[in-house]
Amino acid sequence: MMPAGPASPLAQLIARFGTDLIVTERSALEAVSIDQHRRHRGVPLALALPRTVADVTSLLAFCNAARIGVVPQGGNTGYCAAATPDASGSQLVLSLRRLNKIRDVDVTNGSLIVESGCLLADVQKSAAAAGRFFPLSLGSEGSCTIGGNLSTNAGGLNVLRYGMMRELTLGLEVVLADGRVLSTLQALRKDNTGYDLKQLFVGAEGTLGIITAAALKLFPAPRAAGTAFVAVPSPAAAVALLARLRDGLGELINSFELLPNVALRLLGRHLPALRQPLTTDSPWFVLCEASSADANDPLTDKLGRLLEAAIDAGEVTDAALAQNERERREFWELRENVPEAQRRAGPSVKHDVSLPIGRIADFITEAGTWITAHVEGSVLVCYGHLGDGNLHFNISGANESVTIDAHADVMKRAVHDMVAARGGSFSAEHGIGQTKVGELARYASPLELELMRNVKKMFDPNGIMNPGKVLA
Ligand code: 2HG
Ligand code: ZN
Repeated sequence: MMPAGPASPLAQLIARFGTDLIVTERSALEAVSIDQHRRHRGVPLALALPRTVADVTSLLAFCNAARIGVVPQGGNTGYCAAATPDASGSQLVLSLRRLNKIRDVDVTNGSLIVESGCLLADVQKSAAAAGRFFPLSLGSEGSCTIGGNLSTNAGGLNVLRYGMMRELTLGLEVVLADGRVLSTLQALRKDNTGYDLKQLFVGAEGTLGIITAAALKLFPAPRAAGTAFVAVPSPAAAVALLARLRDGLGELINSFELLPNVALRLLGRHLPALRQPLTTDSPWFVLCEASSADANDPLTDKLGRLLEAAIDAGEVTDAALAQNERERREFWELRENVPEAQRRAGPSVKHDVSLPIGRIADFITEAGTWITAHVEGSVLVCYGHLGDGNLHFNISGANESVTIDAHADVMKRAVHDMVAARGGSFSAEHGIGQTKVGELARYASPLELELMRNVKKMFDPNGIMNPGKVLA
């Protein structure tokens, strides 16, 4: 009788972990096989749904020994297909959606400990229930998970004041590729004991280990806000206004977002139910906000006075101040829906760039002129977190007959070269994933790449952690 051949990796996984943890149903796999922009489709071996950190440990130890690639996936809302498996059918997608406990809320220490599968919105709610504030805020907060936010070092709408996910992290619990657990969940604000290992995992997009829990910072709850929707004549005027508001309001400014006229027109056309606060025909707009823990802080008045001075200085042509929480929400809904309005307008080519703030205005002029001259039928929708020097320099087609994707490579090269020439970054907040691996190889220095490869080799010598992402 012939000896039985070795069982397939999938059969071994099921034999070891059972079908509760290793899911193979078509419908479950379909949802995790494709990225949110529906541009990258993979074929997963199976979907792993661990229930405990010990499950993650055993799964990784097993996959490391069997050389099975593991692709961690949070809410699958990322922009660079970092959580999508390749087409080989050999990679295991691992979701921590069952690890979704809030382990601790410590108001005295100003911290909370949460598991990676928690939705960002639930972390915000836990902070609010304790009378505190967790400031990470993104359009996808109802579906993205904190593990994904950590792994991509998410940014969003409040970075100007509170920083990106990196700055909000006090400690992590991480399962390494070989199954060992590294824990720094003590939630200390000061801890100068050697290298800050946790920071290597923030923004590593699951290529170094699996983050299972995090200790995060809490802040005083904002109880008063001043929010304005402002017409500005140019990006240079917006930059001058930013300096004026920072000077006048200091660290109370939490957001300063730039919007072009075309974004408001797209919103008007595709999401007409959203009320627009200004009817002024202006080429650019700014949505800015300051907030304070002091409920009696007259921030709307202060912001109003600063905006009057800005009108006198020619930096602002018109302004609407939110008079209540409903209006404030309306202003923010407009901003948060710009990506959706652009999506409804058809395919677009996105660039997520950052520059020193003093070079932004000149970049928008040069890159905008280049796009108009070289891509017929294109519409530039350049908006974003001006206060952080971060622009979403996105290009749509003027109508359905323009296939904007056909120009993606040539636009990407021109835009990223113009960014690099000004000392900027080709990926400000959306990461590398699989879509920008070539860009990292091109724009990072040889020394940076060598060091990153060495870090990868040290944590993941068998290359099982999210293979093909970040580094080629
Ligand atoms: C935002 O700022 C997001 O709204 C999405 O980062 C940006 O869709 C985009 O390009
Ligand atoms: Zn953004």
